[in-house]
Amino acid sequence: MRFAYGVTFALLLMACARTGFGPEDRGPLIDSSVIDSSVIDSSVIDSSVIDSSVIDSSVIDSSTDYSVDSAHAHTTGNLVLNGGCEEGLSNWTQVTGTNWSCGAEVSPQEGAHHFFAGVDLLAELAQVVSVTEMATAIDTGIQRFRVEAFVQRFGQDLDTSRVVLEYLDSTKALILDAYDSGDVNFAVWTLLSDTRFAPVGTRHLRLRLVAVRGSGSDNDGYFDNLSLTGLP
Ligand SMILES: [Ca+2]
Ligand SMILES: [Ca+2]
Repeated sequence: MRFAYGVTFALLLMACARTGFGPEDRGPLIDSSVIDSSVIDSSVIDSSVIDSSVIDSSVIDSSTDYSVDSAHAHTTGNLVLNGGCEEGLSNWTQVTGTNWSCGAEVSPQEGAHHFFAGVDLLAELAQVVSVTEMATAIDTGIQRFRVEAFVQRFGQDLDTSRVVLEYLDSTKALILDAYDSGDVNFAVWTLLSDTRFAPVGTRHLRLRLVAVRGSGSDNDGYFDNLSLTGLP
């Protein structure tokens, strides 16, 4: 057996020598030419994925003072006070009409009351919210706000509800941008909403509820459960 193995090994060495396969030939097996370089070639790596242009440098701008977290967009709770008319008309101003109240002409969308304009042909209620504390994020162009409002009419009345959110400058005199639902009329509570980036310079948000009487003696463009939140 020992002899037989010896002969077999010898034949194997000869075969390897004839075919050129031997210890000195193992190099090419791991030679770089054997490795498909295209697989790991840098051109194959999608540089756009980590391209610096993809990284929002404004967020990590070295000039940002992270100690005060000022250039980060803020996520906030509801910035509207008394947004469901559960505390009378506190925090709201009757801009047009003098008959606003917290009514229950229909089942409220939230709580026990909804905003009710009363009898005026045109009525407007408004609340101004300061967002000065988010000025740095706003002026960096990364601060969004979302407004939500539920509206409904009475019965088959043609009365309308309209929600407007104005982005105001520091003087509150200049409207930099605005969401405007237009006059709408829904038989059931319907959510109106809008999300957008606050324009540079925004310091106040003015939420306006506008109701127009289209039929009957009451102005039945109702509102309830209003919210305004900051978003990244
Ligand atoms: Ca309510
Ligand atoms: Ca009416």
